[in-house]
Amino acid sequence: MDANGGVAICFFFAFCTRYVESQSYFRMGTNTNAAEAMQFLREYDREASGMCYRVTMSQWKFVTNITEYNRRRMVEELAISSKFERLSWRKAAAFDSTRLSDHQSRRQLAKIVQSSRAALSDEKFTELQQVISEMKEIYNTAKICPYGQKPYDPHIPRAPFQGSDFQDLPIQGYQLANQPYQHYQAYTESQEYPNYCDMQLDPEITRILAHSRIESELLYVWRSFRDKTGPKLKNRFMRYVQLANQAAVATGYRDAGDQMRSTYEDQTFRTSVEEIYNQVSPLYKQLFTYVRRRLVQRYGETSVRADGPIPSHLLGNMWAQNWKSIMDLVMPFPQAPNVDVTSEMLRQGFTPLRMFQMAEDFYTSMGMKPAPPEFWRSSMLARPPQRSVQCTASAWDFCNRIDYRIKQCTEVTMQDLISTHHEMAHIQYYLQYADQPQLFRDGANPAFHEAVANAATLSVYNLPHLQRIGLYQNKTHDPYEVSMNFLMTMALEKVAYLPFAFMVDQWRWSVFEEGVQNMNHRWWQMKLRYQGVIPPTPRSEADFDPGSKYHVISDQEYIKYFLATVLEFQIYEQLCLVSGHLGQLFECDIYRSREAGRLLSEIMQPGSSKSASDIIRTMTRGKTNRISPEALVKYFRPLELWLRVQNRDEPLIGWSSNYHDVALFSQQSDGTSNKAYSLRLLLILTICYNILK
Ligand code: X8Z
Ligand code: ZN
Repeated sequence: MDANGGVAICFFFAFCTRYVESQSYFRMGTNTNAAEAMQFLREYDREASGMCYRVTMSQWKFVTNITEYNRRRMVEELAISSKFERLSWRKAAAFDSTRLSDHQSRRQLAKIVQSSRAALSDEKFTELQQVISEMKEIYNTAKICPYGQKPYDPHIPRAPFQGSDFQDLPIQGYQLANQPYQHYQAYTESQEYPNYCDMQLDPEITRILAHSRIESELLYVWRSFRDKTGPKLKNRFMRYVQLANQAAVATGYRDAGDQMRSTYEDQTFRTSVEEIYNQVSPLYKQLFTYVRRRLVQRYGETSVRADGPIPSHLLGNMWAQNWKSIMDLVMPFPQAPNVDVTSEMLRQGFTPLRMFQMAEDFYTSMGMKPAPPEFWRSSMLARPPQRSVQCTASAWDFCNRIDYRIKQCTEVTMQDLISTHHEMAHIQYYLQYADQPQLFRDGANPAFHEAVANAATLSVYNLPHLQRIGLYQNKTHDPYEVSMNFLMTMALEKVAYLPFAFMVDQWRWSVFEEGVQNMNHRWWQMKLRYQGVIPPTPRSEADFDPGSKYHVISDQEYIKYFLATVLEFQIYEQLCLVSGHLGQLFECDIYRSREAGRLLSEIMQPGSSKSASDIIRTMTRGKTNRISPEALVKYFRPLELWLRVQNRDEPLIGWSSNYHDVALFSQQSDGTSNKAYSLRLLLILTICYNILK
């Protein structure tokens, strides 16, 4: 759930890494016997459900009780499932599904064939899996030393302790900007951090980036994590690109990016996504400009140029993808509160169980399904004592139409209350499409599950809703100021995220398409172009900064998060519309609306048996069949107006980059610039030409 959660491991059969696909320009066999195809699909459905159950169970056992034995069992099950995938792929690929009259059979066959890498030889298929698993291992075991223990660079002076230099925010809340800072040390030097080199991305490094306000400490962790991952990953990633491309070509695609995009069933997918990006970009630039000014105020013009890009270590997150942790620096009205009902929840004696019951009530109040008894019996709703577990929140479908679970180390906080509603939305989705065949038990496209879950939470983290459930009351503060603070929090999470979520796969697709040369340079080119961020320190091709993002090296497509963030507002707006909501979109609460429940069920029930465009058409009552950012822009409109006023004297809305910005990432691995490298190459070629002549 947490957009910060870089090491989130999305297991294969838990939500969120299932492969969905369906397009029809890949290679097909010659068998056109409809009865045989139906028979194969019936058997497949039974066997795949059984296989899915076994793998999911072994994964569940491992993540809720991390032992070497459970890990081995899981690996064994995955190997069996992989064999089954290859076998099924061969059988499915023998049919010419384009000639089958039954649309649903055609669609199911396409789903088996299209996203798979099973067209590779046995050796290469195994090698590809191996290389991905090695990359994950490198990533998940990366550790760095605490800041200050071994100075990264003797030229970077150790930050002196200053009263206002450091602010340790409570993990799940915000400290008001005008309150005195409580800590006077670099984050790393607080007692929590032992003096040896075992700081991992989650939680230590993530926390430092979120809470430290000492630039050199931020730079240290930003750079160290990349040093511990990138160089080890680079060659493996290059091999991964080669093998994934070979698999794609053997399946009938141009390259692996083409194969990944085919799941969206949109022939003009790249243009569609780019159009969406262009429509949200003005809002992002307003937010960016305002945030930059506040950062200039905090860190000074030597660190942040007034009209330039922002150094990416100052935005509270390893990838500058979610800026909510710097809310204290950018709060529109520091004298008004930032809505956080955690203390009220504690005062009222909330427990994790009560939070889940409340989330269940949210959906049943709209006439949707209750969670089955198995859910309450088998879920892990709080961190269990005395055993090691993997705490990232996730919702699980055990593929037998009975067993659904959530794994969440719930704490009594507002953030976890939101997360609880989010995960319960995934469960609701599973329940709604339970009657579909296994291959259709998924979102309409890869963005749908997250979009639907987040659409529901927009109605939960929302002032009228929190008031309605007795957790919030505002008697003393200006409602406009409270609303602007609220919208700023949301914008730091959703709007700030969009260019990042957009650029990751732009980069990945370019690597699949154009090759692996200058990969790091191209990464930063895109980061600068779309996000307006630069590295805080020079980068070269010896670095591999895309490798700092888990989804890149673990072979998980990312554009779905971009689309999901846009789609969630579109879904939310439609739910609000049918519920009869009047007034500002950001204040809509669909709790207890039977009409909203009906529409949500209509969106969920078909699973992926229908295309996303069909579902969107139904959802919008025929108005459109495309993902549109209009609702997102509408939601943030009051904040955008406020931002425009704040930015009225700014010389530039957005950023302009200069030679120095670009030079930061234009180094070859030996330290020379690209230009020098090109000149050298030209010289060598000229000499060769002269010799040969
Ligand atoms: O990876 C995730 C989830 C698992 S599907 C934790 N997210 C993206 C990320 O961390 O980059 C959620 C938001 C975006
Ligand atoms: Zn989710």
